Amino acid sequence: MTATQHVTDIAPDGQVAADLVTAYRENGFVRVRGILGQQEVERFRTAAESILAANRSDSTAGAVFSQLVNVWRLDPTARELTLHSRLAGVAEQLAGVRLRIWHDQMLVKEPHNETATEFHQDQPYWPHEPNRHAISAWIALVDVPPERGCMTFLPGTQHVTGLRPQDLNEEDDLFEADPSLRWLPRVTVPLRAGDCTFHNSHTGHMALPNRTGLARLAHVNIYMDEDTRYSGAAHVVTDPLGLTAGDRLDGEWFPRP
Ligand SMILES: O=C(O)CCC(=O)C(=O)O
Repeated sequence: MTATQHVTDIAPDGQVAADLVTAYRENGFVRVRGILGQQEVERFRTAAESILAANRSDSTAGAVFSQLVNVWRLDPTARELTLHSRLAGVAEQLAGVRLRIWHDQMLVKEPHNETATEFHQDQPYWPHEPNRHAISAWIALVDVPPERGCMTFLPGTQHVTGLRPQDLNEEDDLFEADPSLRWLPRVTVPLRAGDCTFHNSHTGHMALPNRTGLARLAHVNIYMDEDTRYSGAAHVVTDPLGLTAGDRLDGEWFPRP
């Protein structure tokens, strides 16, 4: 295969093949190649670079990554990517239920950040009443080989629920929370620009350090079950919204794409 060849797992009807759905349900993650076309990647990457340049001071310039949450509210091109019907359609095909946006985020590993995002599950961070199908689409806007910080997953851990939140700065924290996970196989998934991985919010995962001179640019669409309710716990997305525990997370902040 040449460097410029475009491979896609997306059929003309916008869906993926049944074997990818089966893989997602068995493992709690799956790679979908070419979910964005090459022109789309160019446009979304250019927009992401502008958003990052304009908002860097707002980003969490920590060692693990720089994070910008809800970029769809900041920029019309980012909004197109977060609400993209092809991404939402595949997410619903994999999850098997209707979904809405929980939030999006740009996750940037700066050149030579040399720091991993350590193993964790996403769901324990979120103020959700049971939400078993939440799924993240982690979209590569540049090529992300292992040395630029691609993701590694623990297959089958989508069934592990009820753990405390895990510290994504601590290499061992997930395994201290559940020692049975320590010796599971670990699957590392390199992505070309325009590819994405989907992972369930309980699936254990980490991202490798960026050891290259190019920023690792990822845009993540996070979808939750359509009928998810607010648990009352603190979170940066829900804190300003004046919600009461038990409120449905819907309306303008949590659209159906
Ligand atoms: O991109 C990273 O460094 C980590 C991403 C992650 O943990 C996620 O998307 O849930």
